[in-house]
Amino acid sequence: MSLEIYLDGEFVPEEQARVSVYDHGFLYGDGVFEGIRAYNGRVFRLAQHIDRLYESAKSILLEIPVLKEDLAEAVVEACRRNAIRDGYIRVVVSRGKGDLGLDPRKCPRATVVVIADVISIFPEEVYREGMSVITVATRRSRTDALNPQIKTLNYLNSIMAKLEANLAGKPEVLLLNAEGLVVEGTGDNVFIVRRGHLVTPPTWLGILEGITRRTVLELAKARGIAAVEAPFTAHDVYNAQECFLTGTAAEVVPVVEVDGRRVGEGQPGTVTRQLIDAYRELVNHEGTEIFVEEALQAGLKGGS
Ligand code: PXG
Repeated sequence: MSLEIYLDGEFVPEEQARVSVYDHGFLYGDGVFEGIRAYNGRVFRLAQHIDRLYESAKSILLEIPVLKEDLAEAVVEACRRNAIRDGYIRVVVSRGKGDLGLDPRKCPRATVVVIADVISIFPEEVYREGMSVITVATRRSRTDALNPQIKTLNYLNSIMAKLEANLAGKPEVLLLNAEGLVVEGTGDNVFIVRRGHLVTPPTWLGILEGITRRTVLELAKARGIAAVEAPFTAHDVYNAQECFLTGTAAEVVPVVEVDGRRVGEGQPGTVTRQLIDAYRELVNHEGTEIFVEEALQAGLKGGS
């Protein structure tokens, strides 16, 4: 059965969910997006994702022609209509249809799309055994060129790095910024455990401020694990006790080898394992209910 896609205020079958070839999202990568997960009938951290989307849009002077509350509801409705209890939601807002010039003033109205679908994730083995990554030649965009804090539709910087990963036969890579500091993965943030501290690069270094990153920092704090936002180099990663990546798609994934150097004991460390478990536990309980009616009915039947 075809999916029902939210497109500019209404739900249409996937076959009819068509965007113009003059859309500047297609012509120029001019737009913003979010990737959101649903677990166990709940949308995880929906408000934070919606806020980040509007912040990205503000930064590129893109007006989203939908109220925040309505777009949040469209996300939940997209899950409901497609019977998604566990899945992945993509929200895309592009500059909209214009002419062949790049001037955004020629695009009178942004295009808004919400797709709720299932996701293919790393095999469980990766979480148990960890993965091997490399640093790549492609540097993360400078904050004064294309600020990585903005989740734009222009992902070529990450795709160039992903191509290097593919050529090297690696599932993911670490990107450095122009100064040679480790900043993030292609679609994930990076953490190390070094000298007893959990360390992750600060936002100002040029990263996307991940919602999973934020969640992991909260989980660490609640468990008395000291965490700091500080810059570090590849040398620090090679000599760390532990390393892991975080992202909506990847969740918390251990890294056990970087550029041929074994990290720590070469297996997921205790802090990493603790945070994987804590994250899984949290996403299964917290979030915006998708099937409220059904939940109410079940509650009534259950007598509560
Ligand atoms: N950094 C970058 C550059 C990202 O694109 C993250 C960090 C993690 O952020 P969240 O909020 O998800 O914790 C992302 C997230 C994929 C995929 O297929 C991942 C992302 C975007 C698109 C696809 O893995 N990004």
